[in-house]
This record gives sequence, C-alpha cells and structure tokens, in this order.
Amino acid sequence: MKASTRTTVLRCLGNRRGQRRLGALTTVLFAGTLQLLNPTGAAAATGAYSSFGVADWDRDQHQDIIARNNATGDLWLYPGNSQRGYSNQTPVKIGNGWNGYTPFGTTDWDHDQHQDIIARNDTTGDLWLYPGNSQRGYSNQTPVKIGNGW
Ligand SMILES: [Ca+2]
Ligand SMILES: [Ca+2]
Repeated sequence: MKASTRTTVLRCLGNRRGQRRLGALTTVLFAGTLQLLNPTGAAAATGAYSSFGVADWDRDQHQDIIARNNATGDLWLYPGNSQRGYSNQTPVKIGNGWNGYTPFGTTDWDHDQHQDIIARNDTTGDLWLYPGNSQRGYSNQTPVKIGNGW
C-alpha cells in the first residue's frame, strides 16, 4: 500500500427514519477513488461486471462466480478451483441479453441438483427462474416466470 493510499470505512445501520434494519452501507475511500459497496461488499453498479452469484455452477466441487458484463449484457461463468488466488480455469459465456435484469440469487431453486439463476426483468417487474443444467455453457432449460410485481 502506498503512503498516499488511505482507506476509510464507514458503516451505517438503520434508515433515515431511524428504524432498525439489517444491512450496512460501506463507503471506502481508496487512493482518491470513492466506491460505494452494498452490504455484501460487492461494488454497487460502478464496475464493469455485476455479480449474479457464487455457487458451484458446474458441479465440479469448486465454487464459481457468475457475473454479467455490464457493457455487453453477456453472462459469464468464472470457474473456481478452490485455491486462494487466481483461478486457472477459463471463463465461459453462459448467456446473453442480461442487461435490464436485476439478479436475485443463484441457488438450486427447484431441487434438481443444478444451480439456477433468479432474476427480475426490470421493465416488466416479473421474476424469472433460469434453470441451470450444470454445464459450462448455455443451459438448455426453459426459463419459467415465478412472480410478478417485483
Ligand atoms: Ca464449479
Ligand atoms: Ca435447479
């Protein structure tokens, strides 16, 4: 860390009306750059990628990162290798057209042993389940609407 680099962390609990809520807003000042972080620590829509979750997407016993390239709308799988360091696995595109969606989570929603993505269509407010098939590539499963008014 350079001598000119300063990090300030500010945590705020509660909302403006004084109600107690779980969650924290973290502000980090790092080398003159202000970055807002959400309660999970992920960058709040300022980076090139948006997190869609961490899960063992391809069922190889290693956790993976799923993220959207915000410029292209492509969804990428970054396979992990359970090492403390950079993964040596090659990223794989697993989807496209994901701009306009807000990720709600990645989990095995339907209990078929394959990780799935849940996301809201920001235009319609509909909530969609995108079933995975544990492959490093596009899933051949059909998306299913699981809610509206979100
Ligand atoms: Ca994996
Ligand atoms: Ca599933």
